[in-house]
Amino acid sequence: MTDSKVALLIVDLQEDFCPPNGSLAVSGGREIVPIINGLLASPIFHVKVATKDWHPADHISFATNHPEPNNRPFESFAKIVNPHNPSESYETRLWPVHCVQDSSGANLIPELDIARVDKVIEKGQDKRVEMYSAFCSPFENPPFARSELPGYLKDNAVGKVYVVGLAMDYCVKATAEDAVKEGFTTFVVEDATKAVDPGEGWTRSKAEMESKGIRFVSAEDIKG
Ligand code: VGL
Ligand code: ZN
Repeated sequence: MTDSKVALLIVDLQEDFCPPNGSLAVSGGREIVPIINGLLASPIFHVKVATKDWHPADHISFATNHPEPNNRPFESFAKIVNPHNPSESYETRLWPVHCVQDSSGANLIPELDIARVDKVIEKGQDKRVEMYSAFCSPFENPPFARSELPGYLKDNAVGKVYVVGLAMDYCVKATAEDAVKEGFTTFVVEDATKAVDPGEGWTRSKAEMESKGIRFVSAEDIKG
């Protein structure tokens, strides 16, 4: 029988991604919480998961961990090499220090109705690789740095996922794209996410996600 349960995936709703004090604050990041709390209260979700970006202090994505002149947050890029397959590599954007394990910036924001969340899953612990997706590192050969998420969804017979949270053009996008790869029917709730780049980044990311079969809905469309 095909898996038929429905999951809500709340991506990285953490202090460092939210105004006013987050080191990598996404504009409007806090405004989506009432909508997400509404979804958490909806009977249509069997499984509700919140993810946390959870980096060691020496993580490769922090601009400060790279030498001049390639150490400007938001502007510089670094090459990330697959530690298990050095012929595979790609360039990735560097960020301010954010979501360091056990720091206050890594906390889920307190407005989130955490009592309704079944499971919190951490990601991005391997200092050698960037990991926007809540499923695993982007390297497929071999796939590694897998989080608990794929196993948890499988154990709970999930077939369909709705992705919300931060940021639409980075971790929400990568998580939704991996969900499709893992065989889930995948939706993004458009009014329950915000982009780092709300202009061009939003438009391009939405088009790319739609081209991969991800559907965009509004919270109103899915209230049970
Ligand atoms: C994210 C940049 C760096 C995200 C995480 O959650 O979208 N963005 N780390
Ligand atoms: Zn990060």
